[in-house]
Amino acid sequence: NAMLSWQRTTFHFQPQKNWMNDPSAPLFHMGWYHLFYQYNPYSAVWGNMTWGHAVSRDLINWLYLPFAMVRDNWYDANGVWTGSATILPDGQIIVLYTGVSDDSAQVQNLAYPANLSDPLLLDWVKYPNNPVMVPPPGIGLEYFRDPSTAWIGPDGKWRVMMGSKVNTTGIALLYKTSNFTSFELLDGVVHAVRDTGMWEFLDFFPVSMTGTNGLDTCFTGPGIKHVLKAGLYDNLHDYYVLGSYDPITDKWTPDDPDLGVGIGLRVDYGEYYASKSFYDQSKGRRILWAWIPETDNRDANLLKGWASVQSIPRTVVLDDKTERNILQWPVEEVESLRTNSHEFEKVELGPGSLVPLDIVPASELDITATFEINEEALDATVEGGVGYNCTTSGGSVQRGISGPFGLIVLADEAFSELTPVYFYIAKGIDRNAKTFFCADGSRSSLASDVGKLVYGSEVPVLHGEKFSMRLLVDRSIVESFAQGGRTVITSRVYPTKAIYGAAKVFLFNNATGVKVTASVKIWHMRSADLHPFPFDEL
Ligand code: DQQ
Repeated sequence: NAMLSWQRTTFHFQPQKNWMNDPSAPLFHMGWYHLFYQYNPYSAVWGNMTWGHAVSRDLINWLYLPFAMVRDNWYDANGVWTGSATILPDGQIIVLYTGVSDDSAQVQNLAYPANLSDPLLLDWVKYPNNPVMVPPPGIGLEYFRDPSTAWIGPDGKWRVMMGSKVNTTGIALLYKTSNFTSFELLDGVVHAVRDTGMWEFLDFFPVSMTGTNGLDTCFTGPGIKHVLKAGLYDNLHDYYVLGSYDPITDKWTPDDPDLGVGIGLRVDYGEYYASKSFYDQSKGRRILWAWIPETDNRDANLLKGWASVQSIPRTVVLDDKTERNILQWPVEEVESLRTNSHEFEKVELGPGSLVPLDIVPASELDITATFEINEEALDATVEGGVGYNCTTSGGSVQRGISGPFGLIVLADEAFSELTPVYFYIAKGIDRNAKTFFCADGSRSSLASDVGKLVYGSEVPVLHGEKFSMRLLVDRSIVESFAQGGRTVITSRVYPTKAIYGAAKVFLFNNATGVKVTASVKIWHMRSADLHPFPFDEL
């Protein structure tokens, strides 16, 4: 079926077949990036969790390796679940992962490579005395999972963070260890937010306030903030908070006392879950991966024989202009897939205009676009003080004085399918102009049983900045980055007509009161190489 095979992406990582979810333990070792992932060896639905394994020289082209870990002990008989890697100062690689035991308790296990001098880390050893952590008193046996990467404190002991919940309050617990085999739970919680439910795959890392480099998870000193990030099991979204961490007392204080995990910023406002970061010591950067879930149904996945892809890895830094959010940006290596390009300079878009960009094919693209509007028009924007919300709006057909304007991708000639990604400027309740960045999936597919939400949120646009966006379009995925990555939206779409050569790109300005000038550069993208194992030439 051409429609179903169309949905397979061309430059995102995905297994040859079956179900995949969370990335785990990403790490760089002897010239290779390693990605482990939650995988069902038998089917395109979740189950039988096993650690799939793939390696890459450049985070873009991959070799599939044999499974790293399977369910073969009482302490992981019901699943080898998500975990993280820590590289010790002597080069030893430590993995902590959640095992679901034969009686369904979530316990934490230790594993390590059998042979550190193997660049591919093909063989993994599970510590014979696993588990190394079990749910502590007061914590439900099914609410204790996904150990973080560890960092070392001034007392020489390692810290590991665990996600859980008490009643409906999401919590972060901190453990100390000197050997990764016995762990001590610290008193109290690092962070807790009411009514956010179970917190999964906690990720805790420093970001620099003075440079664009990434920082090792163990880094301490002045000029840094910490990011605490978690996924909410109740709504399948990843949230983060910026704050400061005191390595001596292990206290973490959010910058804004009113913000917390689950009630503040989201990592991505689309379909993007179980994100996990790691420090790439080869290029001095922090990289974030995540699972892009399907929004179609189980039967469709069984029919097509696979489910889910991984996001293009992103670098993560603190936004030095706002200091209130992170910036996420596709790793530079993705640009190696760019082939020929097209430029459209200063395209004038009057209110209500639609301009086709003559790009064929337009199904695998990297797009950068900037938009300028005249400031007077912006000042005149009045929206009755009610504010705006991408997700509850009418999408790109809802017209305001100064929005929406942006790009339309994965559209067919007849506009029976289209995915607009756009800015919308509106006055907030406080009567200040706010900019929103949205992706409208409501008309993305003629299929009836797929997700069709309007995604998005506010994006800070500072004085003197143009409106800018970058889109990675890969057949059934659109990853959209606004203002250098302040607000990001991953759209999972299922076009049935806007496929292969029929997919088109447009500029549009559906605002009623502003003229927009757009400049766009579009590159065609080559497919990434995904090689099966075994392979001869390395
Ligand atoms: N997926 C894993 C869990 C994790 C969840 C199981 C998040 O370890 O909490 O497949 O998607």
